[in-house]
Amino acid sequence: MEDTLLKKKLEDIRLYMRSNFLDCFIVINYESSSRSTSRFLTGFQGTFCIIFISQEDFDFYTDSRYLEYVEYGYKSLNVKIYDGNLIQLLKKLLSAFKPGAKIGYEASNISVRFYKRFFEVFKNFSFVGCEDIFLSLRTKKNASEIDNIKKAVIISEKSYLESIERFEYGMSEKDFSALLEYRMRINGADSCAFETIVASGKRSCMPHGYASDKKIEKGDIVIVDFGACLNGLNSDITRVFCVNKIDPRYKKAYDVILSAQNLAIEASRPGMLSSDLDGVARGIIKKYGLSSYFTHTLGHGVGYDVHEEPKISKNSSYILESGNVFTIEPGVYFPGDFGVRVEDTILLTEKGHQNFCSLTKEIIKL
Ligand SMILES: [Mn+2]
Repeated sequence: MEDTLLKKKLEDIRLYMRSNFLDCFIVINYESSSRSTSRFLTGFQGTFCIIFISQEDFDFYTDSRYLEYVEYGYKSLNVKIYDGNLIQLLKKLLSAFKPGAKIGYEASNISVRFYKRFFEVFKNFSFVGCEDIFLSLRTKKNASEIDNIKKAVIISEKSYLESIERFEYGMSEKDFSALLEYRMRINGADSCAFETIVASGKRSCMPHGYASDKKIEKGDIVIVDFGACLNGLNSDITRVFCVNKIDPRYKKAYDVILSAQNLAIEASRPGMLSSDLDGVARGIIKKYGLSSYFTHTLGHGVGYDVHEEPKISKNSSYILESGNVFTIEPGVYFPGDFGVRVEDTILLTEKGHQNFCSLTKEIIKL
């Protein structure tokens, strides 16, 4: 990561710290607990690091497993090696502060056990959970983040096309997910963004189904929800295909959510309330009498985490701004029968939006 990018992020974080009266902020990436935060701040991809930020200092610690790795890629971070004693390290980092000092941390990334073991022993300080410290920094993507998400979308779309070309009757959901995940890796993904969802036949009525041993059969509708991760940034796409024939009932439901999705994408622009955008899609689905089957939010931010802010939800008061990257993914699910969903990852621009996805949204028949 370029020093200037880190510098800019640190400026914003320090400003937040001043306005929230925090004396310092500590990122604890312990067995991946804050992996996406450390990626976002420094580009470091490892599963362990401690990042300390005060008005004057920035310290980055990792353990000896990453010694060679940081030597090559992260010299500018001036990395220090952690010797395995976290209490001692925290003692050292906090020694400059007076009793009553406020120490910021990400409460959602720390277990109760961790808190008791490592934070509660410092009775003189008050530990303050600051979940929103990175909110505006992470929701407004910079050029290199946008570029990586775009590339992750290209990798996933290419891989999806290659996988449906290689689809064979008799494959199980797991077979197809393995094929797609393999293609994503071959095409340059660092990893999959998440466990690929392949839900066929009746299983498609599970909005977050998983790939099972079920064979994909003739007549089935198949929901495939997939994404690639590149340099820590993710893509998220959903497409459906049918095997051998397209049941008119599937097509009918799909056409409703597709028009809801297209209209919501069309409407997406900065300055809009997130809940209003959700309402655009929900309104169409309601018009067709299917609103009780659209059981989840319209979308979510995508970045260093697959699910992050801003949520595109009827309960969200977030005002969308350019640089936001999020999904638009309406779906309807009929219990015990079938489900359909379509999902694109889009970027808000100054003037409106840009859809990163170009994969056809027609139901493909295989
Ligand atoms: Mn999604």
